[in-house]
Amino acid sequence: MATRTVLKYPDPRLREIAKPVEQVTDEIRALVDDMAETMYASKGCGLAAPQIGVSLRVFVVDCAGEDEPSDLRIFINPEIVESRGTQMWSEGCLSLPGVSEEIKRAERVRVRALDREGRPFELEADGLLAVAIQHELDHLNGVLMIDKLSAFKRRKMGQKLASTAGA
Ligand code: GNR
Ligand code: NI
Repeated sequence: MATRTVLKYPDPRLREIAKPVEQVTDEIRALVDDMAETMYASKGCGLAAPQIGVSLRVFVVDCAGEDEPSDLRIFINPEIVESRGTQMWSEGCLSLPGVSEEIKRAERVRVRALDREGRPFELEADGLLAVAIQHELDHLNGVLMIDKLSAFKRRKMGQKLASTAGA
């Protein structure tokens, strides 16, 4: 296992639409292991493959609290099959260091994906886990949390990001 470098905004690779995984091989499992290691090393609660420059539909999430046992969840070729309600959560993103903003998301989602063995599973999530799943799925489609801000907030954010990009 190895930690990988997390790409930062405005890296154009964060804007690509990631491709489906054709088969869950040992190579994909090695990618997943590196992603988990990178997420834990970065103290994030999720990480999507495009954030380490791999344009595949894979993400990992661990929303366990600091004093709880780890709860690593792996999603390959994920799809949200049902979503309900709305919630606001203050989100951060490892690719947007220093940015923390309230974003509107679905309150509950039902997601279908493949696990580390390539077996299909479905999961119903709410709270932070539902938020993280939606945040990571956006990364697979080249969407960043700043795209979800109101025009007013985005204008303020654009100035801040322009002044720190490349720093
Ligand atoms: O570490 C992260 N924290 C977080 C907090 C609220 C909502 C979403 C997230 S995901 C983020 C890690 C990250 O950038 N994943 O893509
Ligand atoms: Ni992110």
